Amino acid sequence: MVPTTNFQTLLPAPVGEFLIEPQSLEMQRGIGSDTNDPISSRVEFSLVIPTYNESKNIQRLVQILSDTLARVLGDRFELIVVDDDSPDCTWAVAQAMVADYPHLRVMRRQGERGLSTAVIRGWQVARGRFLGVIDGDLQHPPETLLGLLDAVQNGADLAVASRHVDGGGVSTWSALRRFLSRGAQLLGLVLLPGVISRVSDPMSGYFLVRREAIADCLLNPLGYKILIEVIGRGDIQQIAEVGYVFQERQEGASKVTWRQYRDYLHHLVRLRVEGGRIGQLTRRLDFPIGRFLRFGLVGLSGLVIDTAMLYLLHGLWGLGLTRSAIAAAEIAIVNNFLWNDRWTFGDMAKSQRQRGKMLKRFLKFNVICLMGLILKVLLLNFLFGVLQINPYVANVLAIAIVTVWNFWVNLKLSWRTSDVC
Ligand SMILES: Nc1nc2c(ncn2[C@@H]2O[C@H](COP(=O)(O)OP(=O)(O)OP(=O)(O)O)[C@@H](O)[C@H]2O)c(=O)[nH]1
Ligand SMILES: [Mg+2]
Repeated sequence: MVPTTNFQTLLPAPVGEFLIEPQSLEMQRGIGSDTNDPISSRVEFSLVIPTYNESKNIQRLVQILSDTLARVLGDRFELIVVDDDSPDCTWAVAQAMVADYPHLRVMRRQGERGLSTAVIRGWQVARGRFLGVIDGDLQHPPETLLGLLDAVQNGADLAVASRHVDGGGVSTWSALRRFLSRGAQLLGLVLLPGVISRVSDPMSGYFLVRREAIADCLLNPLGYKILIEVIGRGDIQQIAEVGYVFQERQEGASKVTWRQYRDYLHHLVRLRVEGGRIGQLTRRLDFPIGRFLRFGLVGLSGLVIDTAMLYLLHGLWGLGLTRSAIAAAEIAIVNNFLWNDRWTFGDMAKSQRQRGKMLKRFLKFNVICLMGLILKVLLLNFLFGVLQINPYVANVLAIAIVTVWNFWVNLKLSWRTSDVC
């Protein structure tokens, strides 16, 4: 049964870029000094608890965390549950506790899913100087928080709870799980040594970070391993590690699947590429080169489809040239749109999945491509007719210019996300 709650007070989920402000939004707006919200101005530590179907664990966890943190921080902390609209209504169970636990805030995300993004969305609404994450299934011992907190309060940018230092371990993991965990770490060391070698337990999902160390860094998380994102993109100088023993789950079920291993590999490669030369060039030029290359590849696939369809409709079926050309172009546009929506701008489309929004993107994409076509004809005439450039070279030049136009205008108009809910 869903407990009765005041849904009005649920935290709205941020949308748009995964960017953490150097100061919490409340502080910027001066809400912290508001007597209606006396906690805002005092929060020193914000702990995010990502949850999916943890209704059997969340109450106990909130109780233990509140007691543990109140002992050292008084009321200068907050707990933020970020639940991805769990079918077991974890968000509602948590929200029902807010009356008894004023430091608890609950977010119910409906547009997005995923552990790492949940953590960042939670940090985006956090008010503390120190930001943290802990699993919602009691596998991370809450008392370890005290050591982690002590480390960041004493100057560490990042404090990681580790299974691989003194006092650390895993309770009863199978040989296969140990092997996979260590194998993943080894793979990380090969692909991304600058990040993975900095901590003994890069797979840890239990850590605290100083807000300024990740503020204003555009994050792009994937899958489960939020720590490698923080080390890879943040400004992390001093790191502390505190040993802990990973507990066995007592209630609820694990969400780990093979997909997490695939996402991890993808994440490593992405951090590697974006931290490498292409990434540096992208930042220097302030132009998303990787995204543009994907857009170009999709464009090439459209060209192949356009040609094949023209051959089929006009060459084989004998339809009129103009009608065939229009139909072939539209089919290519649909192909390009679907790939771009899924791949090139997939990260941006994720937060706007509703049918109506997708249709709007598609219509805008169509209009922009049509304008691109007109631009191409004008350019071709100018390059060939006025500048007298060889027609084939002029054609390639016109295509290149129109591709950049199509990419930029679509990025800014079709897939743009606003920062309001
Ligand atoms: N918001 C949100 N939380 C998630 C998601 N997937 C997992 N979680 C939470 O993230 C934490 C870690 O997930 P688990 O499935 O327990 O993963 P694990 O602890 O590495 O693995 P096990 O030992 O098998 O439990 C738990 O609190 C989950 O409820 C998700 O997609 N969204
Ligand atoms: Mg777990």
